[in-house]
Amino acid sequence: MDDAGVDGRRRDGPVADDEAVEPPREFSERAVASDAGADDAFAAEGPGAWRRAADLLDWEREYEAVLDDGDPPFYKWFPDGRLNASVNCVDRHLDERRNQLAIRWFGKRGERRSYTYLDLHREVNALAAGLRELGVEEDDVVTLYLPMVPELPIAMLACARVGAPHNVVFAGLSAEALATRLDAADSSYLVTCDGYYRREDAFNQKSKADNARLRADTDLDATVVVDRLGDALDVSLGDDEHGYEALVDAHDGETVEPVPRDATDLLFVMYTSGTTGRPKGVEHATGGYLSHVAWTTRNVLDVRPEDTYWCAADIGWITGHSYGVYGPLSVGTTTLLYEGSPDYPDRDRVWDLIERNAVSVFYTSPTAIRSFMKWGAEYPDRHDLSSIRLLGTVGESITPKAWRWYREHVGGGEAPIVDTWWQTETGAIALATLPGITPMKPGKVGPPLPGIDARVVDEDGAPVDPGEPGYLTIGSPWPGMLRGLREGDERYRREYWIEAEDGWRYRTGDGATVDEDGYVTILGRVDDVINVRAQRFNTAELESAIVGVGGVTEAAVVSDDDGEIVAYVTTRSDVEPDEALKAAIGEELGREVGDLARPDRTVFTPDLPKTRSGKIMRRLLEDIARDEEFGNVSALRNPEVVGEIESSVRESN
Ligand code: 6R9
Repeated sequence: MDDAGVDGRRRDGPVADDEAVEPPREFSERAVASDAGADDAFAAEGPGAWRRAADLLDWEREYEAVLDDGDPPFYKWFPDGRLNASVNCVDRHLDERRNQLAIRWFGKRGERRSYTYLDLHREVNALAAGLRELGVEEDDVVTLYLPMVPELPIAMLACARVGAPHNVVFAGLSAEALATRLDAADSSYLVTCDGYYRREDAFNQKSKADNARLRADTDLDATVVVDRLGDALDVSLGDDEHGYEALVDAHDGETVEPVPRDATDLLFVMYTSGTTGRPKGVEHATGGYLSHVAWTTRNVLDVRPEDTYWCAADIGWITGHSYGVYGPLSVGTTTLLYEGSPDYPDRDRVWDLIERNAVSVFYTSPTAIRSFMKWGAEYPDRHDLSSIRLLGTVGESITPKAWRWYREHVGGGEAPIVDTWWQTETGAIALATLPGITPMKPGKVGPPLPGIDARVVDEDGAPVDPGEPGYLTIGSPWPGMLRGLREGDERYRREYWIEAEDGWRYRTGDGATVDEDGYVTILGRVDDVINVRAQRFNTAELESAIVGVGGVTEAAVVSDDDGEIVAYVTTRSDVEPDEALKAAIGEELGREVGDLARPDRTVFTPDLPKTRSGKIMRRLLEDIARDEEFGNVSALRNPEVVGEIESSVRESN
């Protein structure tokens, strides 16, 4: 299936004990999902059971069928249905809760801004009218290159209102990465900002955007620039560049008729790392995506309108799209948006925000939880976190130890934790416990959600025995699934689907095991993708940037067990592998990919371990970085380098 293969090694060490933790009774009694028979209903009704998800939305025209699976693997969810995502996230809440907070924003400098649903409606409409004035029409792709400011979700919703798919590019990515994404998405409209604060410093985002514009082949018809920094940074605007504030002011009070979209029409594209160097443009369709996201926000994250809910992920990634914006706003809750880092101005920041806003549902990543643990329990312990009633985690495996710490120090020892597995491509949560129903097993994500046909299979597609490693696949379509890739049907089919005897099966790219109770444990990626800082990077993309540095001959990038990036680098014999070269490598990655991609450790070695066919043994390098046992290396072409690499790693620690 994949030549990288799977092995039985867990990413995070063994699950200490398999003891299932029952959902607290008090939680179960009030949980949104309280029907233990949901699985049976989904099994009995087939795809039709997903009507439950679609029924959480307002449709402009009812769909006729739930699923059209006539041309696999090109599935159409809720065909013939029409809806508008901004209506579902904003307008339809006005009757009942126009004065309820929709977005509560905290800026890096302690600033605050709040938007009620009525405020949100007004600004989304004004911006939608502004975008129209600038020429944006239905199906034009609008690229959004913004940090965590309220203008980002507002721009997403304004795009959705006029039927223009958005293409959000994480603000920390480089000019080069933005240029690639503008071209790949064929996008001639950009919304960005003057800059933003990185800790103390005002950082110029506009100059990165200008730089991208010079590099991109696509001409921009119009750029909208949010003034985030005020007097701290002055940027001058060209003829086709418009200040966001002036644009919104000029259209204040206007309403824009929402464009009804076919359920299968594109809501957004999101670029993510795939198995080759270039990022893939994952396309999400309006109806299926929004249904699945709304359903899981309610049933897995248990979010209701009266909650104050905080998903700490950046909106520049899929988690922020689905559970920072579309999920919470579609169910009509208050979503907290935080611009800063968790330890600025101090390590109390996250806990202070939870306390002062009485956050009831908190969703973050194991990477963040590991940092919290490192900083110490005294920070959460000195805050009143009693408002928390549910915790979530996503992005990578959580160790039982981190799971217990999270529950103890953030969840008051009581709150259920949902360990949610999903991907950019799945659009929404696919595996997780239902918090009021299913017992939790620390370190295991849990069983597939009702209606998700996830199976762990071997090379031949046969289910593996409990405890045996295999490939995580999904046997039948689900509503949040990508509708395709920007790169075309062929690439989509090749990248994700296998035609098996019993039908088409989606490959997730993850290795996994499953236990007797059907709980899945994720072993990590089986392809050349690494998960670090809760993001996905393609190893080839990082390695080719490193090899671009003068004097470097080869590079291999892996992640260690702290989720950090370790780069193994070989140099030309006449080049001194020194600190200056390390710095140059960091700079180059920052420039080519983004600062998040800078290695935490750079290890110079005389050679990289290679198979006889010349492939770099990344798995072995990963084991060495993680200080884990590794097997026999005699199959290598150059087994003698292993000892040298081990000592270089030790020196670099
Ligand atoms: C939502 C998101 C997807 C990859 C996925 C897997 C890893 C996500 C996980 C998890 C273990 C979990 N992953 N959730 N691994 N336990 N609960 O993260 O999307 O950025 O596309 O990454 O993340 O390896 O394949 P994305």
